[in-house]
Amino acid sequence: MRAAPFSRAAFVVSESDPARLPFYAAEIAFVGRSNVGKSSLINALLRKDLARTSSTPGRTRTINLFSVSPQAAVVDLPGYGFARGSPEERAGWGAMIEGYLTRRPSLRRVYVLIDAKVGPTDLDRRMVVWLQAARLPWRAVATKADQVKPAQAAARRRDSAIPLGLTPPELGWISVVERRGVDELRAEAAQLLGEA
Ligand SMILES: Nc1nc2c(ncn2[C@@H]2O[C@H](COP(=O)(O)OP(=O)(O)OP(=O)(O)O)[C@@H](O)[C@H]2O)c(=O)[nH]1
Ligand SMILES: [Mg+2]
Repeated sequence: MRAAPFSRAAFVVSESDPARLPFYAAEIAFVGRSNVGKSSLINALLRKDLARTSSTPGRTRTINLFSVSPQAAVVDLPGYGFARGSPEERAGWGAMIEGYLTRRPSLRRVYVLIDAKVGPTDLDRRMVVWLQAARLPWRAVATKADQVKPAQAAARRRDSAIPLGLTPPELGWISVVERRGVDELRAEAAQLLGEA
C-alpha cells in the first residue's frame, strides 16, 4: 500500500534568486495577494507546518520550495499587492515571481489564490492574463470561504468566477480554517505531482 499523499513533505530551500532553485520533474506553485493564505494552504495540503504564516501581510519574502518526493515539489511564492518597502524592493518581488514562473518547465499548475470575500482584484486579473499569455497551466481557487456567509456563497462564487472568465464550479472554493475543500485539492495536487 502506498503512503498517504505528501507524507514525506520536507522543506528544501528558501531562495530569492529563481535561477538558483533546484529542479524537480514535477512542480506546482501558489501565487496570490499578500495575506490571501498561500502558506496556510500549503501547510494544510502537506499536513505539516512547513511554510511560515502570519496575520500581517508580507510574511513570505522569498521563494520557498518543499519537496514531496525526490521528483516533485510544491512552491510557496511571496505575495503581490502589498505596498511595503521601496519601489526597488517591490519591483524585486515582481521579478522574483515572474523569474520563477518563466524558468520552470516542469510546472504542472499555478494555483492563483483569491480571497473569497474580496473577489479577484486588478492584480489577480493581471496575474491570470499574464499566466494565459505565458501559456502556463493555472487554476483559480478562492480561499477563506469561511468568511462568506452561507447564504451569500453562491453569489460570491459566481461574482468571483466571472471576471476571471470562469464558470462558478471551475473556481475552487475552500477554507483552511474549516478544512473545506482541502482534501479534494490535495488529491488533485497529488495527481498532478504523480503522487496519487
Ligand atoms: N479565516 C481564514 N483565515 C485564513 C485562512 N487561510 C489563511 N488564513 C489566515 O490568513 C492570514 C495569512 O495567511 P498566510 O498563509 O500567511 O498568507 P500568505 O498568502 O502566505 O501571505 P504572504 O506570505 O504575506 O504573501 C493568517 O492569519 C492565516 O491564519 C482561511 O481559510 N480562513
Ligand atoms: Mg506566505
